[in-house]
Amino acid sequence: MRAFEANFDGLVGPTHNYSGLSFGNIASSRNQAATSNPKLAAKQGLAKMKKLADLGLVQGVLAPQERPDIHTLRRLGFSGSDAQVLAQAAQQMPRVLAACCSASSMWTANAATVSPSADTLDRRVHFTPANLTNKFHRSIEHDVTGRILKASFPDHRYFVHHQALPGVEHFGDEGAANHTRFCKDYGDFGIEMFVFGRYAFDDSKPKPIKFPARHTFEASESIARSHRLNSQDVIYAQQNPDVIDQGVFHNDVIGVGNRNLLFCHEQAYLNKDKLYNDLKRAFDGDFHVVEVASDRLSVNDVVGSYLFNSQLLNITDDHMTLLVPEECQQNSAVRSYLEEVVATDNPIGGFEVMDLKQSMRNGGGPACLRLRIVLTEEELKAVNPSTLINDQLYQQLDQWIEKHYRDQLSENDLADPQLLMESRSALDELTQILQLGTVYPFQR
Ligand code: SUG
Repeated sequence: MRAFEANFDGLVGPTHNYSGLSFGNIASSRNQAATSNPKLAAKQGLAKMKKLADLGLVQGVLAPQERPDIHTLRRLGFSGSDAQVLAQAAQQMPRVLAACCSASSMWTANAATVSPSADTLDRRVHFTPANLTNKFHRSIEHDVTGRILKASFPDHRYFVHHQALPGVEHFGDEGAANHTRFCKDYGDFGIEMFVFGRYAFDDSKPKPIKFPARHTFEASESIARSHRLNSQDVIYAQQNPDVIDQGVFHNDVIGVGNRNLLFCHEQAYLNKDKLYNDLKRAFDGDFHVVEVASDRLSVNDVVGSYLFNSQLLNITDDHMTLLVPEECQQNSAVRSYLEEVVATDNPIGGFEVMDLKQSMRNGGGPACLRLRIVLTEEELKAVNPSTLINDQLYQQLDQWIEKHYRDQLSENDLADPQLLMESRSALDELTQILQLGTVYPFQR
């Protein structure tokens, strides 16, 4: 059956800020306390959605979370009016307040793992929101993420929504950022590659020393099981612990795949030769690995430019286009590599550049901002149509951002009760635009 790869991007929320919350994510640590521009961030993200829609791809939008997260602050013992909760938190636990204000749900590659119906035993699309246990500010996303996904993919005949995995580090799950699907046509069955950083129940296995491995093997296996994948079509790959220690906190910082291509750095995986062979064998067809050697581009270049955090898009059927962040053009080694790779004989035929600096400063490139969802024509008809980007929705969202967002935000602003009010009224209006119903705690 004919199927498409849809991209669902996270709309950047009104509290987008730089709080240095993600140990192991170098950009996040480096930009701690910088002033952010939420309006620009949201517009940069929306421009990417518009660009893909204009290229003829199916593009959807996922709503942001309610932030500041008063609900979580109350669970932590803060009480009184919402303004008092904010004031107490700012005084007693400013770092926790910052965590409860993060707009990190914009990176929807971490929203969930999605298995298309062609791969699942019951021929439905399976979703599991990622528990994101390794970072407190992200561990408070999955509940509302699940509600937003259900409101966007509501029809149970086509879509299965699982609960997030248990919220402990043993089952740390970072979602689609560590999941890649290979296939011939999108509607054909696929090979699902699950990438993890460490084993939670086996201490004898290698793991990073300096930075955390956020995602475990046991989490990957559990998802493959609950999505009812055929075990022969699943491949597990361990990230090289050395690159995690150099700032590769998700696989999508060092590798990206699409259809019959894996594009990655030489140092991305442990036992890479076995992995490449397993992929080639499982794929049963013309499979390409485009590997970038360390003496061509260092891991440092990769982490700084986010070359592999690009989107590999099939705009036409005969070649793939790489959508890269502007930082790739600013690094001369990466720029010359890009020019070479598109001129060489491999499936990558061109590249496009986008300015996503507001997100990049928190370690989020083009691929972080999107959740890939392969849908058949019939499944696409069952998607909430108000979440699909077209010229009209683009205009509406652009005006909505213009009306509600600030163009400057720093840490001191996070406790401003006015920011909470602005954010809630923006989200209330958004749930009407996207026809989501009541997904936020403040609406219940
Ligand atoms: O989880 N940054 C995010 C970036 C996520 C990128 N996603 C993918 N690679 N798929 C993270 O580390 C920083 C927030 C701050 O520091 O204010 C942050 O959460």
